[in-house]
Amino acid sequence: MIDAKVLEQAKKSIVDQDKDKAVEIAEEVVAKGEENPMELMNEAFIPGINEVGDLFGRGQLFLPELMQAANAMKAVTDIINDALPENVEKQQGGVIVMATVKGDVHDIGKCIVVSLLRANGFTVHDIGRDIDTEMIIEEAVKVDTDIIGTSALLTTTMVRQRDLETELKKAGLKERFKTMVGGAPVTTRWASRIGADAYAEDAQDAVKKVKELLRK
Ligand code: B1M
Repeated sequence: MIDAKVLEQAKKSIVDQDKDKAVEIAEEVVAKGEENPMELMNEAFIPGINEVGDLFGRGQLFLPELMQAANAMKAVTDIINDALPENVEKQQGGVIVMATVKGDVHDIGKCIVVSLLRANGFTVHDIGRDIDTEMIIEEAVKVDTDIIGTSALLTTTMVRQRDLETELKKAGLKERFKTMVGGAPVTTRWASRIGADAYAEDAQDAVKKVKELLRK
């Protein structure tokens, strides 16, 4: 368990947009090696960036500050993600194509999901953010994926997840690939409404859902 004081400082560093402090804490926790770095992510950095989002949503914080906080968040995410080794020994056999949908540049959460899936032995083709539906399908066919995962953080880009379902059906590929959706505004209800095969709330849940989808 990470010390509560460290967690509090870590959360504050993101809210204060203090990248140096955030990086210092992340590096210290990773260097100690005994603690689970995902705890730092889930209990401190994610609540920190969510608070920033709330302040931004209420007009108490502006775009340059949001971008600075995102910068700090991106830096610590990279440190934590690098500390989660790809589990080559325990390859699970599943292949996943992951992307953030067109029109959406939010990728911090998607990158966390990708790292945790890799740490659990899955092969993940992360094709980035702001990605066209057509390109996602092309990649899925190219690598003969089992699952296509899409992330959407904006209420205006969630519809791209529905477009993917429509395009897969049109191309006769809906039965070939399973789909998983995620992102802050996405819900189980949205997933079933658009016909996605799974919804995952966070990275841990994504690992669980991928295992379930591969068993089907
Ligand atoms: Co933006 N932004 N942003 N932003 N931003 C939100 C999403 C917002 C809710 C903030 C707010 O107003 N309160 C709001 C959206 C409102 C809405 O849609 N109704 C918003 C807005 C408005 C915008 C801009 C339009 C602002 C502007 O320009 N005026 C703009 C849009 C740009 C665009 O995409 N076209 C914008 C830009 C940005 C930054 C670039 C500054 C930066 C992103 C940097 C980056 O990602 N590289 C940013 C950030 C950081 C945020 C908030 C504050 C934090 C997002 C984040 O990283 N969360 C966000 C507020 C919020 O979400 N509370 C906000 C931490 C991350 C770990 O969580 O991404 O939810 P999350 O991922 C989780 C789960 O959702 C899940 O697992 C992850 C790990 O637990 N998950 C999956 C995610 N994807 C998954 C996929 C899966 C499974 C699970 O399987 C496929």
